[in-house]
Amino acid sequence: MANEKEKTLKVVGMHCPSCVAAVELSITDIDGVDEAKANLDTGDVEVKYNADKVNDEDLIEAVEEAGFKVE
Ligand SMILES: [Cu+2]
Repeated sequence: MANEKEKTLKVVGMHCPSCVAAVELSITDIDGVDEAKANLDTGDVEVKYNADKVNDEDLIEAVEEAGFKVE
């Protein structure tokens, strides 16, 4: 059984729908992430992932690779 988890990241610096898309794509690109849904207004990014494969550091790295920061 997969160790499914849900987490909300606070991402700083998203200004438009293409920022949102960049963050979501970068996170869903990680092996073990099922879903990433970013909210432009709040900066919240809801992530569903397999905690056996993905850790917090992976998620933060993906956000930073997209050019943004996790609060
Ligand atoms: Cu943008």
